[in-house]
Amino acid sequence: MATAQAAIPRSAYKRSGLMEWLTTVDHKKIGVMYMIAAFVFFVLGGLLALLMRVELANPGKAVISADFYNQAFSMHGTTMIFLFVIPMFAGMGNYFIPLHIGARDMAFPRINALSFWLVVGGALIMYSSFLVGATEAGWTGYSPLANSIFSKSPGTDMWILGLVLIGTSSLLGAINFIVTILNMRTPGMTMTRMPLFGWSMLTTSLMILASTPVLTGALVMLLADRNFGTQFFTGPTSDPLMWQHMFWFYSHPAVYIMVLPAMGIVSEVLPVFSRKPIFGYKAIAFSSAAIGVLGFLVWAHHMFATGLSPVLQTFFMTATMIIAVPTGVKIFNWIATLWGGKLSFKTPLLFIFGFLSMFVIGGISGVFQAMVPVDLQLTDTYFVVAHIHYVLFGGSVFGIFSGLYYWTPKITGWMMNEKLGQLHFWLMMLGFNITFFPMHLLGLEGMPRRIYDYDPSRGWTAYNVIATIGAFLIAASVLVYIINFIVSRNQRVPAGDDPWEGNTLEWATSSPPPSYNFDKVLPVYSERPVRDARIAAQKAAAQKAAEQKSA
Ligand code: HAS
Ligand code: CU
Repeated sequence: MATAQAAIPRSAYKRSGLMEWLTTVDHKKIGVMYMIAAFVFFVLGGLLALLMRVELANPGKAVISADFYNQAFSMHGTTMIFLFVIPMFAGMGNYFIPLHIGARDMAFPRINALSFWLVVGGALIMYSSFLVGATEAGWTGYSPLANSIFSKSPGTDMWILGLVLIGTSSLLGAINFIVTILNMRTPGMTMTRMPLFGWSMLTTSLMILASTPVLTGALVMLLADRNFGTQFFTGPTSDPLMWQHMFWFYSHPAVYIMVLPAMGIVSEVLPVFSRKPIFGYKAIAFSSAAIGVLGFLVWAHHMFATGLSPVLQTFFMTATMIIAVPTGVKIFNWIATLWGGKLSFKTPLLFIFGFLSMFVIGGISGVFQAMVPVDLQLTDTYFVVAHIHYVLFGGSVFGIFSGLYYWTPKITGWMMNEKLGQLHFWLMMLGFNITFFPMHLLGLEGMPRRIYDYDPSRGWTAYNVIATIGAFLIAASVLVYIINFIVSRNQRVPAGDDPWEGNTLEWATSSPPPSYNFDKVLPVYSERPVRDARIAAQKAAAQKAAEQKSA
């Protein structure tokens, strides 16, 4: 029937622009939609944060209502975690994992599209809850606080339903990544020649697979408690701590789910911009796996103040300290990669420096909290808020921006403006520290987290005002990023296939790549196939020149 097929012109299959995006199953288009949606939610989550900061800079005054303040911090946390960081990495993984391993697409393209649209659905349900009063129970949704006795607004039900959809999406996405990575690598690409970003996405996906069903189960039980009279979490025979155990069994692994892909980006960008091979490839890959396992043994460090038995406290304290070891292994390997390298201080590398320096501060404040007696003082204070942001903003968000600057030329075909990129970085670094460093001090002075107002006589006002100024600097830096994107899009400085002299296969195809990704995949003999090919070509050219000279 070959002739009959040839008679139909290709254009007959082509859909209009919008229809093409709505119905696409191409991993690159899905990746781009994920990234754009995630960025929109980053801006929305940021606006909620600014409202909170304005309120906290004005003790004794009500800029927003107490109820709305609770909604704002609940939806801020939920948005940043579930609608920004996790989907952003899903988007980057979608775009680059198939390219990195020389595949044509993800293993299950239709499920991939479903995963994306489930996030959109979940987000719409969650955000429309503002119309009826969004949840006020925090991103942690603690029961009995989230139970119908205390929070009657249907906003909490919509939060639950939204999260269930988003959880389903991330579960389907995880299965897709695992199957793709394990089965679709190009010949020659053994597991230890795979880009480290692939290792981090694989570990992350396995963690999602093991933890998300527990959260989904807990959410459905909470929904039943709220609406159908069950008593899983409140009632004479139920255990009030069960929610916390189930929630943290997901949400502690989730913090590594949110930082491992950023660590993968660090491992991609560092060797390219220090013009050296990554130091300790296997140590970095296997320490991800170690974090993946240990990440499941520490969840109760969020519950030290709930009256756990001393045996459990000691176990979770020790396990939590041990998890700093594989993380430290990565940090030292990255520093060794930088050591003696020919550093090229472009925006992607600057954000990596941001990551390394800020994440270590956050990690170490984590180790403080790992110690039970210390945590009993610090828990539920602003110290924890400082820790969260040094690891999640200093870690995940800086990693995301490094990745965006590194990969935008591949996705769009044009370069981002370097000067504006540097301005973005320094403004963000400054704003970030001005906002979050004083929170350590506020925490030590006893300011509880999740409060809407405080008495000015407490002496917390100055640090809070400083933090609020910093928050506006961060907002300005995000604005610089948006302006940079628009300016660069207009300037259209062509990127070429390989603007950074990269190592991995995405740089061996055009920018943007064709729908089928590669005409021919390069042979893979190491974890740096594109560099191998570049050097082989240089050698061949030099040899040819020498031959011509001698002839
Ligand atoms: Fe955390 C609370 C402990 C890493 C995110 N964390 C949170 C919350 C979030 C979060 C979102 O034990 C709050 C949730 C909420 O809303 O209630 N965290 C740790 C520890 C690590 C850690 C030990 N956290 C993360 C990452 C996150 C994240 C990564 C997201 C991306 N965290 C806690 C604890 C709490 C907590 C308590 C509960 C607090 C409370 O009371 O509520 C580690 O994985 C960090 C390891 C990394 C480093 C830096 C690099 C390592 C080097 C090696 C040498 C260092 C050593 C340590 C050997 C340590 C350079 C030396 C020790 C010294 C003291 C110098
Ligand atoms: Cu934790």
